[in-house]
Amino acid sequence: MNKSIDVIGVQMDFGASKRGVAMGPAAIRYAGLLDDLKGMGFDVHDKGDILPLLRGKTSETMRNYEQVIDVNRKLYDKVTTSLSRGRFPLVLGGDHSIAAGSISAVSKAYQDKGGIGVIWIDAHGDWNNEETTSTGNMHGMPFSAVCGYGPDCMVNYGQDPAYIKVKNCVQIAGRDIDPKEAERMKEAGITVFPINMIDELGMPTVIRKAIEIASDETSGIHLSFDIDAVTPEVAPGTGTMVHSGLTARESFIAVELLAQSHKLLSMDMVEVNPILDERNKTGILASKLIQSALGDIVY
Ligand code: EXY
Ligand code: MN
Ligand code: MN
Ligand code: MN
Repeated sequence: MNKSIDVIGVQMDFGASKRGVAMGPAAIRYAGLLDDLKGMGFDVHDKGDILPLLRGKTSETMRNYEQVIDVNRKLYDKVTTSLSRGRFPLVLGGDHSIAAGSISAVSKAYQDKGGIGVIWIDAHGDWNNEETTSTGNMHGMPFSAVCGYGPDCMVNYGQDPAYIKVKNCVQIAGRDIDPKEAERMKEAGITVFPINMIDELGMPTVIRKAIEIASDETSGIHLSFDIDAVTPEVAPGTGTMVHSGLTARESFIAVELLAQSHKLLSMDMVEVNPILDERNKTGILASKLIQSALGDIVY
């Protein structure tokens, strides 16, 4: 199993409407992530942060799209390099638009080995495209994009993208999904475990089922963890809070069981906004969740 980690920060907030989430990587590092990972026995390589262009083209249905695409292309290249060196890419956001770059790189790298599955833990679906968005915010679109349902410009950098098969995709903890977005997810056939299903079944059952779906005939799983999946009392430092989310323990058991599955290939931790946080409570939580997700990789 992989004992080398590349930590890749992305100082991105142009995909969201609130500023501040660009400081997420600093907050998670400040919480002690790198030393803690070293303490777990990992060979940790801090690859620094990707910076967005200061200005770029925009449109009503894809706000700041030039900056979003530019960052994603840079992230795609970094993640591709990391995988080619046999390391685990750990991506720290930044708003969730950056998952387009990380996931498309992992998917491309495993294209000839069954591809990958994706587990998306988030209060939101992130399954809008330029036709269904009501905000134009591109952090509401990356899951749709990596599955090939648009916006294509988010993942197509001329590299012949390897889209994720929807049968290997799972959304967990959704509780604020737009009506048209929900229709698109249903039509596409994404498996969803909304928050009320977690209440009924319990997180261990849900995450085990998700792991089974995402790893079915694939090389493994990419985890995209949006911290707004966690309930606001526990994770106040995020820009798109939705009440009644995952408890701390539900969040930890999800990543602990993922670690124990030995299927994790790569991971994003996104939407930590230190400006909105209380004494870095959410940055610390993000750091601890990452450590638990990687917990069983060390033997
Ligand atoms: N569905 C809403 C939109 O498209 O604007 C909210 C999206 C929030 C996305 C956050 C990152 O998960
Ligand atoms: Mn080394
Ligand atoms: Mn999200
Ligand atoms: Mn979200």
